[in-house]
Amino acid sequence: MSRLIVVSNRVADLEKGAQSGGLAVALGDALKKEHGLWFGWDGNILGNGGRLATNLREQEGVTFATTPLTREEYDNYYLGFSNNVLWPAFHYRIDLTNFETSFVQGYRKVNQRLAQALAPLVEKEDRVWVHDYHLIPLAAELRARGVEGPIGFFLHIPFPPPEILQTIPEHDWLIRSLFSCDVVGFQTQGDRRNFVRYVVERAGGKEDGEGRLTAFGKTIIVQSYPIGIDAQVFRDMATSEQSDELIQRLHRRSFERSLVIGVDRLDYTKGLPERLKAFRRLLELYPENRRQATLLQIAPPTREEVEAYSEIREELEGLTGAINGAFGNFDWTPVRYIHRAIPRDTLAALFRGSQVGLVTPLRDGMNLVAKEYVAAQDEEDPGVLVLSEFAGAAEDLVEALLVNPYDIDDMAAALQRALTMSLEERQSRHAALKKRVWARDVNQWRERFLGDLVADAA
Ligand code: GDG
Repeated sequence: MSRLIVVSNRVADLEKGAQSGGLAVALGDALKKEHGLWFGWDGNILGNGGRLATNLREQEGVTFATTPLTREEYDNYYLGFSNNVLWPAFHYRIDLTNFETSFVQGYRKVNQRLAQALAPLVEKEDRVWVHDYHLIPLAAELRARGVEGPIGFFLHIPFPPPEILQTIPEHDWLIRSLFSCDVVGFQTQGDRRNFVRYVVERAGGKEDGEGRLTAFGKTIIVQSYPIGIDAQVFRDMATSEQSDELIQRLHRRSFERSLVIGVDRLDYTKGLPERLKAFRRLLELYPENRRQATLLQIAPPTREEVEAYSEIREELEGLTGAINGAFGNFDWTPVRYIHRAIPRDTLAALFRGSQVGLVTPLRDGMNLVAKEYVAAQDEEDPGVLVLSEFAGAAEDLVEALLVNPYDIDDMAAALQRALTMSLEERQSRHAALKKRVWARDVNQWRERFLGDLVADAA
């Protein structure tokens, strides 16, 4: 029987269930149905004297095959090439890239080691689904080790235009490696176009007009598969009794003030300093919002070992302090900033209890927070989504108030518009957005991708 094998940098914990978020649950469900296998890093760094073995464990019918990384692998493959080269460059931030030969060497070696460990576990009929930028060369390494069945790759982050991609010295190798897959998927049509442009313009590739691309002696499916959320599950979380209590408590404490919410990993791609500046501008240009509107920004830490991340943290703390110092009062704090992760059901309640969802990344593959905010709203009295035009989600969620996150005045004006929007307009925008979020949920995303992977192999 054909099994599904999911490969990702980090392997999720099925026991955490709904708390782990839509993606882990959606992939976990597919794996459970098919008694599949999930392969990847276990999140540990090997201590001195430890052994680099693959650990196999079973949970709810799913086999988990995980391995730790050595300190050197972690530094070069994970922090180095993945997060100091690919992450910034693919988010158009070549100013933040840091090319060191040891990084790409480590990246290549880890992909080889993972392929070496995985190949013997792959049976002839299995479908392998590789996720994200850490594992771009994995398919080629699996092929080199005799894996012949269908392999798909999905990129969760943006794919940059060729002019940017070319700044990565190993761009040719990276793109050529992807042609070992049968299906390569992107979040948006824009990302897909960038990839096709690179392959056609720089590798003499040919497109057939039906989603197939031929280059390097191989024809593959190249499509956009916009990822979604488990909309109904998220909505149920937002409308539970517990959630109702939390929302009431929130409203009592904030004395009927308007709440603007932002939720993002503390990452320089998320546009957090610009967002705080826009909130400040709102208070300056539209003083009626003083003592009336509060920005609640939740920004849990990530990748703190990377320098750019500690810089953004300091900048954010400085901006928050300056706004609160200049505008705050004994009974009103304009910006509430939480630098910790909070439980997923609390997030769902906070989304429902907020009048504005402020999602303004400078660049984002999709952005699931935008979809979660929509799913959590009360249809009778919905909040307004203010969304960056540079988030993948903006390609679909066109009834949001779309803003340019580099334009502080534009964002302040959109915030003011959101805070003063009539009930009728809020309802009609929300109804349209809700339809879109439900139509393209995470299950549909998974089925479309896997459908193409099977059809292509048939
Ligand atoms: C990458 C791409 C793409 C955030 N803070 C907390 C928390 N979260 C949850 C959110 C949401 C998820 O994390 C973040 O997803 P995003 O899509 O917004 O962003 P990335 O983490 O950058 O994800 C992105 C995604 O992959 C999927 O393909 O959309 O573009 O960059 O679900 O709610 N969850 C909890 N506590 C928090 O404090 N529990």
